[in-house]
Amino acid sequence: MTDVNCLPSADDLSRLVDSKDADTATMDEETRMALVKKIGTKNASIKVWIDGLPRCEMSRRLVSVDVRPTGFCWDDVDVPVLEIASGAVGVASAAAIDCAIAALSAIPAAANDWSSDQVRAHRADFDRALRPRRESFVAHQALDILREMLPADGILAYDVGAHTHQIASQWRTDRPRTLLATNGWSSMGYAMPSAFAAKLVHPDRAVACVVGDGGFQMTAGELALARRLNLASPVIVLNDGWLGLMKVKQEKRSYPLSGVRLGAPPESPAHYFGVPCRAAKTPDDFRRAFAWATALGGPSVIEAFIDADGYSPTVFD
Ligand SMILES: Cc1ncc(C[n+]2csc(CCOP(=O)(O)OP(=O)(O)O)c2C)c(N)n1
Ligand SMILES: [Mg+2]
Repeated sequence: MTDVNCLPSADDLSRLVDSKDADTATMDEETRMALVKKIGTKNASIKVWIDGLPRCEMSRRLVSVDVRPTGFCWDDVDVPVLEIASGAVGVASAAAIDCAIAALSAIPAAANDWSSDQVRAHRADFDRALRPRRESFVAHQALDILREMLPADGILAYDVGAHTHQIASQWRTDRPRTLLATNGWSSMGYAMPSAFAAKLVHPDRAVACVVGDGGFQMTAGELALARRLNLASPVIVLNDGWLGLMKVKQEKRSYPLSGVRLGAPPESPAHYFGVPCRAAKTPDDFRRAFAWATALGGPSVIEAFIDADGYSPTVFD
């Protein structure tokens, strides 16, 4: 697997950005949010999304580093591709990545005249945009409560889906190595085994995991292991009744929704494989359920029944 740790940091990449003549005012919200969100890696590629960049400028200022040309959401944007290790998809060598980084580093650094006040204001705007007001119970509310209740050195492992995007943007990490995700390959089913392994390695630290209802259906059997080893690591199922990320993708492309509805979630059972379970249908329920799970001293499941529509304004892929 590609070692993403050798990639330049988000700060380094940001230094490549010249936002002076950026025309964010004329940019539609969707494009702006997507740009703000993504300085990261996916599928052995580095995509440098430039904050504040008008769509017409993308071809000039974006570069994709990959083992093959990748698709962008915007078909009319022709993004230059720096290919590495062609023919060896998924096993790009460290040397090839070093080469790509050297090429990126050779791009002259552009001046960035953002003041720290502007950066702070931008972050505040971003945080607000991630938390649109809704009457129903939505993922960002559960995540804020979880962040508040999990200690700074607590570890959160999360799965793959719409919730991944929300967590990756919203979660505040106070300590290194406290947020575990599968980035790049992004296989559903990662969260529970990852959390249980973290609990085995750090039995004295709080460990929790977040998984979607689709991912939970794939890996619920892992709970038998948590029961057998008595792993006190609450499993939080964000139960929205959908393969939420697939739903968002289809919506964004104006496709009819197909094959993405999991059905109205049934009421929570008392336990899964002997692991006690509680439902949470409101933020207050969720707060009480997490306190209950923390006090148990053994494994638990919290099924948070959230509104899938909460993801539509905040998740782009
Ligand atoms: C093993 C596997 N199968 C399919 C996918 C494609 N995929 C990514 S997210 C997703 C839906 C996840 O649904 P859910 O677990 O309910 O999470 P939500 O999106 O609702 O937060 C799918 C099918 C994948 N990443 N991994
Ligand atoms: Mg779901």
